[in-house]
Amino acid sequence: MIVHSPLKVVLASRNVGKLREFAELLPDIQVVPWPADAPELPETGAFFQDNALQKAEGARAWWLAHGTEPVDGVLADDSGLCVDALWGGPGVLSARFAPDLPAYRDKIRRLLAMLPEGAVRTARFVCVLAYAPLQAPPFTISGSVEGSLALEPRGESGFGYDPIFLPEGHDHTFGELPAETKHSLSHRARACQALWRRLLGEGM
Ligand code: ITT
Repeated sequence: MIVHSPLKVVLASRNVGKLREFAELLPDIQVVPWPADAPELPETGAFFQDNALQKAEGARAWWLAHGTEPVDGVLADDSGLCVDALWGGPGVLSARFAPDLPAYRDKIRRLLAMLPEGAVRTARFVCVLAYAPLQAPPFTISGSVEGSLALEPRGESGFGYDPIFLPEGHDHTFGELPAETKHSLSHRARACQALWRRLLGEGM
């Protein structure tokens, strides 16, 4: 049941790129950012779904004890870039790939350099959302977008690996395409659409 109108949800994430996208993708939900003084949320699973649930449940437990305002639930996102020629990597380790290189332009260059000569360049972005209502069991919902890796980074839009991801059917990377185009087909957009349908369906 919706306690607040609009639905008010804590986003258990420190990624500002995700935060910006959720605000745009879920305009009917009031998104409360994860507080600066809240703890880092562990993500030790082998799969996106495990990590999304771990973050949502950890954040809900913390919010129930320390939250500064009433909310309807907690939302977490575990996502990443899965490259076929790298056996699906960096996948769940996308945020932790090449930790010696903090800047994404350097991580991207290393990732491209790891592709063997002539390797197939197909890849996909995957997003698993976990939603934990404050007083009901959590659930997960996922979205993905197929594509391929550009030969070199292009564009400044978005975040993370966007400058090298060419969504299927497009000649431009997510770094070059306008946000509206990314939001019409991205992994996160598809997961958000499914989440919104489910929340509406359950009258939450
Ligand atoms: P939180 O756990 O605090 O949410 P995080 O960045 O650590 O932030 P993840 O563990 O889910 O989150 O890692 C996701 C990484 O995958 C992210 O840091 C990017 O490198 C990449 N990624 C996910 N979605 C992306 C997108 O839409 N565009 C570009 N890169 C993306």
